[in-house]
Amino acid sequence: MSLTLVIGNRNYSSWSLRAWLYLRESGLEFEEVFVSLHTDNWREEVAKYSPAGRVPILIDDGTTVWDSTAIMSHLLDRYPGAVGWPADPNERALARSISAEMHSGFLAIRETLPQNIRIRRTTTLSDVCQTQINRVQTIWRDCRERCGHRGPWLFGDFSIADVMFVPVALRFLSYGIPVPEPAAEFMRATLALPSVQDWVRTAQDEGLALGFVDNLGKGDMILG
Ligand SMILES: N[C@@H](CCC(=O)N[C@@H](CS)C(=O)NCC(=O)O)C(=O)O
Repeated sequence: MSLTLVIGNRNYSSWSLRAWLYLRESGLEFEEVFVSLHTDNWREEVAKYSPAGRVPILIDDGTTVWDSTAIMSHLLDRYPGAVGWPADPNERALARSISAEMHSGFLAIRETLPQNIRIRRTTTLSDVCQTQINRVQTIWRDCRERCGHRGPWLFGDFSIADVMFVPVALRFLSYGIPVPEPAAEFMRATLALPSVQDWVRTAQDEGLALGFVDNLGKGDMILG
């Protein structure tokens, strides 16, 4: 088995984080290739790995897979011990639905609260963005109320649904979005996960700033 994951900047690339976290939490060994976003040769560099021109990209023994959801489906097919879906059919349906909702939606959150792990600042929220934030928090609350007795994640045990929402928790932290209980349990589980802490630490040391004002110094505590 030889797995290579092509990712963008840890500080900015939420889709890279999802694929990377999936591999890490699945216990799969992989090599990492870094292609820096928003540089002059980005398109040329990423095109060496995928025709779609976006990260993340997985290369599995010569087979190339792109898009975070395709990468997770592929790995789950090929490596049965990989992170999967909840066992209960109703919870499975719900987990699939909220994961698809995340993958295809929440555009105002993505635009207004772009992933930038190093910053701590507030920003003005449009009604649309606030509605989407409320929707995310309702999802987390409902899942925690239903499955919280079984473990710290949305469906108790860690699943693909958690992978999809981890970067949203990091955005809420960056932009000081208040998260009421019990939805906040998901924030705490995310920030306590060693692989997330590992990603966040590396994001702090990355150079590129993309014109955002990163306002966390290197020595500042980031994990709250
Ligand atoms: N639907 C894709 C989204 C991938 C994506 O938009 N990746 C961003 C980085 S987080 C990217 O490569 N952006 C560069 C570009 O669009 O040129 C997925 O789930 O992987």
